Amino acid sequence: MQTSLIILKPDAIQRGLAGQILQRFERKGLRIAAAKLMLVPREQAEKHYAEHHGKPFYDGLINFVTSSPVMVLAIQGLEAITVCRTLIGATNGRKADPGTIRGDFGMSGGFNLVHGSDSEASAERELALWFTDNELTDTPRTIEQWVYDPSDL
Ligand code: DAT
Ligand code: MG
Repeated sequence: MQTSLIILKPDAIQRGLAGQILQRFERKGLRIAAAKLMLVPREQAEKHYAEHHGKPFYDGLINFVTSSPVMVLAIQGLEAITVCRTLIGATNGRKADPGTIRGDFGMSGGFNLVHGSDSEASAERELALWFTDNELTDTPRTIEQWVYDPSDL
């Protein structure tokens, strides 16, 4: 099992797309392990996007993600990190495949609706940055037995 750190960015919340985007993860069979709505402190955004510090889009990115509330989620499932990235699609909404979140809802490279961890190392770092241990739930869902073939597990 993996857990991915997902952020529904300010454009997703402002456009009223949080429910539809969250449904993409839910209907896939992934479990919501944690969720919260928050206005992101600048320092938190800078830590989250530290790898992009110094890039031309960095200042705009930090301004954007701190401009209005976001919904932060921990999304869990088998190979959840890759599965979430596939659901999210390519960075630029104009280039993202139809059927992906960015491909279906977005027209921008910067305002691209959703963040998803890109590796196990990133997920571990990001989950620790956004959630405390006691915010991450682990209550099993009875439906799991109909999501996964027992030979998967
Ligand atoms: P992703 O979110 O697909 O992992 P990334 O890690 O390369 O993309 O970049 C982080 C965010 O920075 C991205 O979601 C939106 C913004 N960004 C990246 N490249 C950009 C660009 N060329 N112009 C504007 N914003 C960009
Ligand atoms: Mg990234």
